[in-house]
Amino acid sequence: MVLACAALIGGHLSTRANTCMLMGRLLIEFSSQMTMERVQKENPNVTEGGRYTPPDCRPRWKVAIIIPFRHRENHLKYWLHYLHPILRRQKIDYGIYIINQLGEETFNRAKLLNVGYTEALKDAEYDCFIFSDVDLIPMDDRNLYHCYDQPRHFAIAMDKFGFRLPYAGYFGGVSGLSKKQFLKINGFPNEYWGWGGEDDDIYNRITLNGMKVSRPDVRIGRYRMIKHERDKHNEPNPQRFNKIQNTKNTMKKDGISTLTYRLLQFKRYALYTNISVEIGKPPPRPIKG
Ligand SMILES: [Mn+2]
Repeated sequence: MVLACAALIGGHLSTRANTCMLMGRLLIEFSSQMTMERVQKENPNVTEGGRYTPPDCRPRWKVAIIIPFRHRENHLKYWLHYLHPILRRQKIDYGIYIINQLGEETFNRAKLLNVGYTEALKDAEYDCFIFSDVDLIPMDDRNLYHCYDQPRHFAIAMDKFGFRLPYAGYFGGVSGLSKKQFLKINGFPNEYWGWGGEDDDIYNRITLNGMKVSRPDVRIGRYRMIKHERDKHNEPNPQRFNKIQNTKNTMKKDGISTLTYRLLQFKRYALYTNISVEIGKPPPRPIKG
């Protein structure tokens, strides 16, 4: 009989094969040079497309990890270097999907996440989706990357916010929803172009649909963000303050049910699957007369 996978802290507590060998707090740094070749050597058990299944236990969830992406190749190397070993220790059954926005139009994080959900489901029967920025690395492997009874917010204590939640309704950085939870909120908004607001809209969708965000302990949900300049073509969205007031009216007509995009590439690399898409551009702003 294959046992269910279970989390346990400290390998010495048990030698049973179905328990994780977690380490707790981790040292995370970005000063050493990182290469894909090195990450590949470190992770021989990861299969084509960045897939892994624990060999010795039966995981409860099948997890697609979705990363919105554009021009962050260097961050991706660190993310893969740190996350593959963490996820293996956590005995997660997972696949990594990089959703690359082609062209130089305004970036749209939430729409890319909707694309990731759709494309990952075409690839395998996932029932749990974790949405992560490419520059966020968990500092503690007890922050388990699977789904929970309620939508999960993982990145609750980032270094850039002084290891605190910046505000009570913050849902940015790294979050996770089961397929059922995701469909209940009609996925994410497609109409947030540029930086900011889309995570607050998602938080609103969750609470408006009678769910509650679940979070890890603040000592465990710590993250390091790779320092970077502000991206081009991802300027703060000036409409975000108005838009997040209207989630109740917009969520039914803007979401996974209305997603359109053009798939240009679906390619399996050794450590991740790359999905390059065209997602359009923001609508022209109406001229006030
Ligand atoms: Mn960042």
